[in-house]
Amino acid sequence: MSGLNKGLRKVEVTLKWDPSPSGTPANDLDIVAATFSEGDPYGKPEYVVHFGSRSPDGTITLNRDSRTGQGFGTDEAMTLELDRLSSRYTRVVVGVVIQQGEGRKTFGEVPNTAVRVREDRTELVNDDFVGVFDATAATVAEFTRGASGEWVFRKAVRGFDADPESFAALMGRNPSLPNF
Ligand SMILES: [Ca+2]
Repeated sequence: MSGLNKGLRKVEVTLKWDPSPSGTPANDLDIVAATFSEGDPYGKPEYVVHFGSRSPDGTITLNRDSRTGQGFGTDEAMTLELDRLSSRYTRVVVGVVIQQGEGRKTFGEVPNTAVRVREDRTELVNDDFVGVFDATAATVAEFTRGASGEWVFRKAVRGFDADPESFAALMGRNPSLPNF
């Protein structure tokens, strides 16, 4: 790898949403990250990180998990130490998914949902999901390796009609293909 082109090193993803009114079921949103290898960059993830699931090498960590959105400020937070990822991983996709209970729950039904992706003070993504209001899950950001192995960022807010398990399997899908 080139020592000249540093690319992205460490990225933080934060998510917040308003809690449900009292007496109504809680809304549980989750940050999800999926890693892909060179052999299948748009296919099956090598591993997926979300609540209760850690990356095998400790490079991607969910620091905070919420099941309700209660509290001020950030409800969920994930750190991705991209510069520590093994060179065999060539693509990482980050998304947000709504846990589905009874019926179908979309971003439009969860008030004041917002996701931010930052590297230090540089904001890469700040999105309110308005563009994917009818989706139940969405990718947010994509990181791929450049020619010298450096990590390159691309904003990738795309809606999916999927529950958490199927979203994890689908979120690596090639962005140039039509949305679900
Ligand atoms: Ca959650």
